[in-house]
Amino acid sequence: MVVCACFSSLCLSKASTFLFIKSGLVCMMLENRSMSGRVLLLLLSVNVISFIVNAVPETCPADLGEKCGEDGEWGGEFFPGIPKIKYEGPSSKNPLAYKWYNAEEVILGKKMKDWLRFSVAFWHTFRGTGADPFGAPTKYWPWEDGTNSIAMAKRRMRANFEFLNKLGVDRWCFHDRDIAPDGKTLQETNSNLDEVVALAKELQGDKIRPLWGTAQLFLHPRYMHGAATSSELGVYAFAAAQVKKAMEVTHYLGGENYVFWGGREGYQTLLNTDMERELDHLARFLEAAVAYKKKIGFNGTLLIEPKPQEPTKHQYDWDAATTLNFLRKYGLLGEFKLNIECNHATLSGHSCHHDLETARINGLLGNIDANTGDPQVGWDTDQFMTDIGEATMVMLSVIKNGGLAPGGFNFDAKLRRESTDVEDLFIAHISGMDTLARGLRNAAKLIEDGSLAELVRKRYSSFDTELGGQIEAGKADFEMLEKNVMEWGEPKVASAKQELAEMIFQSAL
Ligand code: XUL
Ligand code: CO
Repeated sequence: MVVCACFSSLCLSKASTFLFIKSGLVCMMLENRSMSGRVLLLLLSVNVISFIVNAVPETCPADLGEKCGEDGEWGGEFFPGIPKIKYEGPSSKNPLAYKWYNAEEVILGKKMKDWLRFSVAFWHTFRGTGADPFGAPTKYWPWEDGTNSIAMAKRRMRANFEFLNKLGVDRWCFHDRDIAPDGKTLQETNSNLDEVVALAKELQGDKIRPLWGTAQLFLHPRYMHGAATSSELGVYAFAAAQVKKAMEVTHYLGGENYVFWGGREGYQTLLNTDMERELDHLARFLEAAVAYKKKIGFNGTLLIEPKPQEPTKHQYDWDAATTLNFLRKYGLLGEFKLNIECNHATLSGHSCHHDLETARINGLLGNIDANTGDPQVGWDTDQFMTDIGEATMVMLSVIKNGGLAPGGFNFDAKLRRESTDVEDLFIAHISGMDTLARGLRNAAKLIEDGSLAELVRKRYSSFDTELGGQIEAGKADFEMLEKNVMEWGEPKVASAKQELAEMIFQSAL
């Protein structure tokens, strides 16, 4: 077992998933042999491992020949055989075609592509490995060479842009550390980032831009107590330096928004936590971000992404309402909007529709992280949305909001661990896009039909009276209302018509 553990750590320190799997096989063999057989196998495997370690090239993988160009870079397409994805209409059976998303089609006065403003999340699509707490990675994309080198980061970036172009999506989202490897110092890390970002800028051309960028403030052990809410001043400062750089590169790439997801901003127990002080620190941090945004002339929207739990037991930005209260208390309203993630909303015990409406009616709906959870699983499963009913409710909010621009729909969603074909990446995005496109069409039908809105209008119609007007204008005091009650007697209370509302809603799906 010791041998196995040592192999695994050797392999992990090389960040090589190929080696990880291979060492796993050696471990299994060792467990089934006699002592002398084990020693022999051990020697053999040390040789094999050291051969593999030395043989792993910096760039092209050894076992996928013909793709390595002369300069050692990936040659040809990353997604050969996958065409540019086109709209074929609802009767199409082609998995690599849109059935409902027709980018140029106008719905309620706006093109579908302008309502939907889709974006691919670099971290799930290009860094997601399928690993879970019980199992090793399952996805070995052909272009991965098993290293976390700058050369590999650049190759992944090229794959990202081929993917976007084939999908016909003009936006992407990233964390700083997804796209470029950490160096030994902040200076080295920043220069790695600059190198990859320069390539991304070139590959973006005139059309593609980040929907948003963000800083990865949760993976590195330094952030174990949080970043802006860490009990360590040095960590607060490090996080500030990291966000400063991430804002600069987002601005440089023409990003339209910048996201603050809480990461580890929260607590595990109040017994060791000064919650008031931590929240004050978070507010100071966000104030400094606002000041820096203005200093560098970044006009994008700053977005906060609420989430109630995971990774901490209690995340400070619990849901839309909690985050709204935080912004109000610290005088930050007007500087931030919200990025509502559907699976986060359901984790907090709400529907996605609820958190979207909470954000919308407070003028804070800025962006949607489009995903969904599993009704039988209580955590953040980050699945692509496939429920037409949920998508229709989401789109009702978006239409009422007049769209999301400069925000959009970021697919913060990943393939299931068991989906391992490259084409699955396309199928998942096509399915997510079609689901929201269908939601948009249905929501438009409901709005054009008007009977749901009429049902709601009627329900409150008793307020469309002189006295109702006085109440809503804050001009009706208790004595005045009492006088009316004395005259009217018992009020008549009408039906809420919930089943009728549900029937109308269903008829549009
Ligand atoms: C985590 C999550 C993040 C943010 C960006 O649950 O949603 O991916 O969207 O940091
Ligand atoms: Co998210």
